[in-house]
Amino acid sequence: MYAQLVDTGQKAVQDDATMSAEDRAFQQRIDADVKIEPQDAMPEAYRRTLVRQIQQHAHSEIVGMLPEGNWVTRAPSLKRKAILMAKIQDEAGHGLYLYSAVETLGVTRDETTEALLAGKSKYSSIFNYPTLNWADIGTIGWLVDGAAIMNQIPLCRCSYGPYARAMVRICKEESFHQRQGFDLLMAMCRGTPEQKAMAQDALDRWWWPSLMMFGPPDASSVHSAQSAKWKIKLLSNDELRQRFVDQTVPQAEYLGLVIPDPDLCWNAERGHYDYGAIDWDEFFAVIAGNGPCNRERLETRRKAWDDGAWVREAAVAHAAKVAARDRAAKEAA
Ligand code: FAQ
Repeated sequence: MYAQLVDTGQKAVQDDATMSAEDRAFQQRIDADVKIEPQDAMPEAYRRTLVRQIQQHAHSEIVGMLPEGNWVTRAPSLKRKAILMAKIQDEAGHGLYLYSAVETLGVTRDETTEALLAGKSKYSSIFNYPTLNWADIGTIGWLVDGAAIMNQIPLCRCSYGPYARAMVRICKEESFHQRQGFDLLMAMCRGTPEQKAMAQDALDRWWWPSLMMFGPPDASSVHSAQSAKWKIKLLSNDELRQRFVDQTVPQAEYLGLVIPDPDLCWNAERGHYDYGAIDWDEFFAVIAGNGPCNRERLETRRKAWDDGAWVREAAVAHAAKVAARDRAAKEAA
């Protein structure tokens, strides 16, 4: 059942001429912008692609709480602590919506969690980097939530109904997160020279990993072509990355921070910023499990799952008792 175990062989896009009649009818619905709902017939590869992507997305929201959680006890004021806690709680909520969206595709939440803990299901590379100073919290809001929104706004229009609908609320909340991050950084950039240096240090460390969030270049993106045909992906990895750079450069200028890329410059002909080469070796090392915090993140999730086992077992035992009581009452009546 785990999509990650299955090679859907989607490097090549499914060819209309060789499609089965069912797959062709399905593609026609997609082409006509009809939303696909859980009870609808769908090609198995479409279902598996969605399970893979939504699982990864859900895990990213859940694992994404960990770098931020590191700073709850050290937030510099009660106001900042309350904001940070609210944001982390929102991320938990996003993870839960998305686990539910996976359930509509026939994979239970336990199976999804076990896939993460077994290392079979990925989560976003970005959450394998450490949060070393308080400005990292603002930078995560500004850049990581900013990149997440850029990627997720088009997902509100994706072909699978439950995923598209979940994204609407998630995007609204991420947008608040992005603004709180920018606000935090504005306070630091207008503060002491030491505070501004902390903000610059955070930008230096988070810039390139944020660009990697959009995934590998289009030319080496395994799933993009087929996902685009099924309207799961409406914009390509590189298109979204470019939009993010174009949006973020003026924001960095406003903060008075320098993006750590000597090749970054406006290209009037293209109407976009050119940017330097991304270190894809680093990206592939991180998604293969060898980033700075991969082991620590998975260990934390494993411990949480093990520590919560008694709660899950108690809830199941309680539900069984209630059901047995109801049955007995019905039989007695
Ligand atoms: N990290 O062929 P493609 C957030 C994998 S939410 C890890 O291009 P695809 C909220 C990819 O899975 C952030 N792995 O794949 C928050 C595939 O491996 P597989 C998460 C990555 O699926 C904020 C392989 O590389 N958002 O931040 C990454 O068509 C702050 C080949 O790649 C989503 O998940 C990566 N960055 O496109 C929380 C959005 N990129 O599965 C807390 C939904 C690629 O074959 C604090 N997802 N890979 O083993 C998507 O839009 C897509 O899945 C992409 C990747 C664009 C991420």
